[in-house]
Amino acid sequence: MSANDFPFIDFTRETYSAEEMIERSQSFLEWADQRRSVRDFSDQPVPKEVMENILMTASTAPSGAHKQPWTFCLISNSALKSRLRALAEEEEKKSYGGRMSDEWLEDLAPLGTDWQKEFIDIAPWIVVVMKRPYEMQEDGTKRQNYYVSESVGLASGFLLMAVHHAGLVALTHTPSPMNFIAKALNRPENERPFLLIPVGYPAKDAKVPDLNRKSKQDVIAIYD
Ligand code: IYR
Repeated sequence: MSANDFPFIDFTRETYSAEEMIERSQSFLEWADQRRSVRDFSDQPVPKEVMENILMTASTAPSGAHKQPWTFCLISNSALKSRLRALAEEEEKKSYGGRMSDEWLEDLAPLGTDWQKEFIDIAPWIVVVMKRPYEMQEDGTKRQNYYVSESVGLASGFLLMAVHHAGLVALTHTPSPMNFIAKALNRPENERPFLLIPVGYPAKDAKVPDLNRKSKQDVIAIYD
């Protein structure tokens, strides 16, 4: 058992029989497999409390040295969404119009993406996930965070599953470069935009590409 100068508390949790675990893990897989990245959003409002619960779920993710090196900007203001859309489209026009390689564009073709990002206006909420490479201390010196991208990636995964659990949909959007976002949101200098994630209900006529996920054989290498 760990023994040092810092307090530790007892930890237990409910556990399951092998049969129960198989059943639970199987049904969780089937449920998780229903999640899709959706680009066609409804403008139907979603309560702020739902979004706050989703973001606090994201914030339960593990992080390097428990630094929790993230901030979630939660945006519903229409003028701000329009500004973000305009700025994102400005960059994406350049990306799709020459910055991305032919190979990249070919790989994206099945997803049906282009430079237009109307979902930023339409979705009721935009979450901008910010990573924090360091913290500013009161005396003005910097204190490092650790495994920042890994930590914020984990939190973003938790966020997407919490969205799915609430019966909503999301899109992990990566306008590139993303520096314009930190400026538009007036974020402190220790924050860098990581992902822009619209969240809401799918549009009534929403469509998603007909994609297959890799098989067990393709993604798992077993050493037993
Ligand atoms: N960032 C662009 C392009 C894009 C890149 C990848 I890799 C995707 O999986 C999807 C899109 C955009 O968001 O359109």
